[in-house]
Amino acid sequence: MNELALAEDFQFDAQGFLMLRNVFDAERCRRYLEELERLFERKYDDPWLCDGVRGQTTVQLTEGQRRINGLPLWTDVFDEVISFAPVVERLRRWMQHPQLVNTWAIEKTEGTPWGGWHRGLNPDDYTVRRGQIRTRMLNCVYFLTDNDEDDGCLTVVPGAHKSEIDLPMAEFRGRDLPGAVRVTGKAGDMVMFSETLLHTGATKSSSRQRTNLYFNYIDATYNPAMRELLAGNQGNVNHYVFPPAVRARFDETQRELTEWMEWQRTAPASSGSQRPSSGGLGPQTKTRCSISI
Ligand SMILES: O=C(O)CCC(=O)C(=O)O
Repeated sequence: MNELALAEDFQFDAQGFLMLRNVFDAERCRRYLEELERLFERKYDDPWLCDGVRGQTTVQLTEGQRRINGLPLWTDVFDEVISFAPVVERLRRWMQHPQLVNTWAIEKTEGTPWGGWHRGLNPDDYTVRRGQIRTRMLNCVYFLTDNDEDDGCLTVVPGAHKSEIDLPMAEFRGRDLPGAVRVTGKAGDMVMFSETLLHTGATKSSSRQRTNLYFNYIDATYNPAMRELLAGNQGNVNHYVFPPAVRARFDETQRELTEWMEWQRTAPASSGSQRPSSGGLGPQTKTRCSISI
């Protein structure tokens, strides 16, 4: 391993995250922001969420904040982000077999409240054996605008991807955990973090708009559908799985990084009685193929 990669491995393992500066130029940020604006303004009927399947809607509006899920379902503009070379190289170093799961964007304006401390996985889903880092979920956050301290920026506790000390989390609602730091940066910067890291979005007090893209990868040994089913949010999988028509436009790396979706294909809803064989995923996978992109 070269010296730079070794230094990065050390830092990622020590902190649970790594910043990469200046990965997108101003023109790319502008183009992505413009596309997000178009997507936020569009209407989505979310047909699969109407039959009682619990999960995220495509656009989620909360106080001061807009979030949109499943980006490649609605546009091809962000396809290139899936296989963004500097990130893919690190994904392959820190994950056994990375696969894209959810993609989303969050736009915050003044008044967006504190997000609440969370982690996507428990610390035992992060390991280092014989110098080899393995995290079973890794989130890649691309800053399309500046993320300053008062911009509701990502906030983490460096090193807490390994922490097994249980704090009374209810007491830390709306305030920093011990050792918390703001992850700040300029438009075009990005951060990769293990989802075992404790993190949140801070309160947004500035009047600037803050917009980030989130591309979250899981290890192929991890079953996202069962994860959501067990959490009672089985509808979320509808934003994870891209139908064949979407993957058909992908390049080889993008197809590799979404390979698991190949096995989520079902008959079109219009064929009536055909149901997927994947148990609890029935209702949403049935409707999944009825969306027109
Ligand atoms: O950037 C932020 O606001 C934090 C977002 C976050 O924690 C999440 O989407 O899981």
